[in-house]
Amino acid sequence: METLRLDDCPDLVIIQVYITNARRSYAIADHYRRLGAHVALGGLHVTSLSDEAAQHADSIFLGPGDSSFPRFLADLRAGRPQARYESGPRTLENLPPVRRDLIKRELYLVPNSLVVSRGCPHHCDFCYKDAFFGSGRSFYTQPVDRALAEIEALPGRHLYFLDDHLLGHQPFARALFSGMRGMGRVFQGAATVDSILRGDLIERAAEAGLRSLFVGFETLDPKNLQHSNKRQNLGRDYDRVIRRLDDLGIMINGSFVFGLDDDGPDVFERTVEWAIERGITTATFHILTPYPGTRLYQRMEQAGRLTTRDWDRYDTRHVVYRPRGMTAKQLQGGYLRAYRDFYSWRNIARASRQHATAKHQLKHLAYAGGWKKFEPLWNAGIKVRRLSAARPLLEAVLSQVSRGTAVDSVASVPALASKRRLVVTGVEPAVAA
Ligand code: B12
Ligand code: SF4
Repeated sequence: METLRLDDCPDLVIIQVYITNARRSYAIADHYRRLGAHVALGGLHVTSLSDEAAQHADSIFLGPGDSSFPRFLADLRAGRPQARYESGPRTLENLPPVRRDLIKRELYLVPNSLVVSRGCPHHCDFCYKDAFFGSGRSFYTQPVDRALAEIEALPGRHLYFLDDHLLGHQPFARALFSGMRGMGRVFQGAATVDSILRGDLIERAAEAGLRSLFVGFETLDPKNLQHSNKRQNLGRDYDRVIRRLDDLGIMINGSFVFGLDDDGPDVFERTVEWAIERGITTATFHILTPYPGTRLYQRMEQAGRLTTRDWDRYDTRHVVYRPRGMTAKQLQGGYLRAYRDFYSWRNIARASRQHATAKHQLKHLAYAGGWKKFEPLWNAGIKVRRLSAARPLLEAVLSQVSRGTAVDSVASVPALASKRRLVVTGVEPAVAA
């Protein structure tokens, strides 16, 4: 979005390190340390591999920084900054307001991104979550009044919740959606399949303006779910999840992981076809990636299956381990093919035809096409610093398609009316937190 200037000479440099930017973060950190700045590194990657990060920092931060960062600033002012800070009490009660005045809104399509919780109630083996939060609370929310006040203060209509699981804390989510009713917002977020089926929370979300949801289907194979400890998906009727969202006019961004141990070379075509036939609007495919600190990483490391520790390649687009049910080449090729096939115009049109109303079909075409088919245009928008001009278009695509009353009617997704239900079964799921 902006070019980073490295010719300045600050007193303090703070970098958030994700695995995908670790190498660059370390290079920038080394540069500023040579100039005499105090360099503080924090974030997911620093928490997973603290010894590695400490070689490039004067202070490192493990876990959430919400309470350790103010402590550090006080120490720095007093001339006694520590080398290592553990996260303090896990609470969002007394956070200062986000300095949104620092965000150059015109540069972004989505300037209103916000996060009203931390973590998630689940424990999937491949996820960053347990490694990052370690011991202590790993799922907590803002007080709902503060979240609503933050939302109220945001200009425009569109919001993007970055929370791992927006429906994860039911009383909180219920109060949030109830407070948002009538605000005229349209918003996007993420949730798990079980939470969409439970009670009527998803209807309340739709009434508050939820128009598109990232859903972690991950795999169609119950053995894969079991082996990944993704128990909240086991025994859940994926087709019912899709119908329910579709009836409410909520577009689905389905997340799928390839390369789990029970996947064979047929997984790509099967998954893509399944998603198209169900009218999933957008799909995010991932190559299984063992992030340092996760149980998956430990297992892979013990079994000697990791093939590289080049963190640049740990971006879910490269194969960094020895798969079981296929070769690494098949996995890499199948992943690329899945993206190509799912986002071919022919298949976008096929998937869009699965919706009952012409308006929903058109929205599907516009959203999936706009997301994947016009990348040069998006890049041009970024270059000329006019991405914000496309925001009204996004809001129009996210406008309401249904009144959100016809829940669970099979007829709403024509293809589902004639198909066998897909229930991902295995052992009975433990009741999700
Ligand atoms: C939003 C998001 C995105 C957005 C970013 C949009 C944006 N403008 O911010 C988009 C869609 C672009 C994106 C892309 C990708 N993402 Co992403 N994304 C997220 C998501 C859902 C939320 C991030 C967030 O804002 N969290 C909320 C804040 C409050 O938490 P936080 O970032 O961890 O910060 C806290 C602490 O870490 C700490 N902290 C952090 N830095 C520092 C620094 C200091 C000095 C201190 C004191 C403290 C501190 O304090 C903060 C407050 O407690 C996370 C999942 C998650 N919940 O974190 C995944 C996640 C970060 N993404 C991930 C991945 C893999 C990717 C992609 C590689 C996916 C892909 N295949 O393309 C790309 C990489 C992009 C890139 N170039 O780096 C992984 C990263 C795994 C890892 N171990 O690093 C995550 C964890 C998802 C997952 N479950 O696996 N992503
Ligand atoms: S449900 Fe999603 S965010 Fe929660 S632990 Fe599993 S993968 Fe991570």
